[in-house]
Amino acid sequence: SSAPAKKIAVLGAPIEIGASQMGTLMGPDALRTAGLLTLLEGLGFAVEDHGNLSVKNVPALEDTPPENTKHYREIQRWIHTISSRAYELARTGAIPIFLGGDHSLSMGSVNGVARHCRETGRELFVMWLDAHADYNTPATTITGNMHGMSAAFLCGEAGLDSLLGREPRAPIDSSRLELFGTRSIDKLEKDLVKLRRISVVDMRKIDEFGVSVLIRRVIDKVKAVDGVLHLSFDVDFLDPEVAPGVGTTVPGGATYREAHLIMELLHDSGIVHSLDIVELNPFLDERGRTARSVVELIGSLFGQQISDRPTPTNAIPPEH
Ligand code: 5AB
Ligand code: MN
Ligand code: MN
Ligand code: MN
Repeated sequence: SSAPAKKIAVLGAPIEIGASQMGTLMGPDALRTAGLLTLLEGLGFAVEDHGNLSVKNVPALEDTPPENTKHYREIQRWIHTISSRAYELARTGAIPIFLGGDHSLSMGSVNGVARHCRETGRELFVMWLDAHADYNTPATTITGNMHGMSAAFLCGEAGLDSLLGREPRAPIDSSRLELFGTRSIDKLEKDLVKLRRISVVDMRKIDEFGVSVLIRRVIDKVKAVDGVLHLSFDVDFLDPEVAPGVGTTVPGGATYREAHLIMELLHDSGIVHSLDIVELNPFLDERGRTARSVVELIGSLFGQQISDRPTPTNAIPPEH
């Protein structure tokens, strides 16, 4: 008999108030509509869909919200709830996939996964595929939007300390954060990223050296200590031509093939144990094509080979 199928646990976190443009709450359902679950099952995984989280009945905590943090109170309810669900899902041995939702959800998903890693004694690295660094704090932000603060929170930066309520905090060392695809950082945010000596693979480096060399460097770093990798995939990492369905497009992003190659190399490495897909905004999409592209990329991350993909119907010439 064959080995039991590897498990994947899918959890939707329809949160949109971390961003200024509403609509990411439709992200989880758009990804399902684009065929995410059947694709993963087709690749041989045992997929369990845990539906979409709701914080409707989660009581609000009563600390004083920090300044410059829009919708802090409500985001706090999301973050501690997501963190505790992420911890539970990681403990089942499944690969959790968190469907956003805006990028503030990662403050919960990564914290929960990091709690689990701390218990297993394996070092957690976080790869932040994103046009942005998301390394603002309440002291540096110019917008107050909390989806721009998640990476800083996860590295233990001050200013958002009560966000998790009673949920244990498991900060990651800033030397374990890998910013990748960066092309938009605010001034004070950049100063902080430099001060912490965070590894930044910006688009200029990608142009100059190519994604393959740069991704292998990350993989080698993780493997050197037998670590595991959480991939936090902000859809605005992709070039707006490839992925128009996001609220914070920045020109000069990754091409279709660069993005697939990253996923293919990460798949082969076997180090990815958890994943966020964030910032997809179906309200801004064009006939579902961003959602579809993102699902294809997830396919590559989980073993879909380029030579196994069906020929698109629009590439079949009409019969005469
Ligand atoms: B995203 C900006 N730096 O802090 C800010 O989409 C943009 O999760 C943040 O990467 C973008 O508001 C957050 C201007
Ligand atoms: Mn694990
Ligand atoms: Mn982001
Ligand atoms: Mn972004």
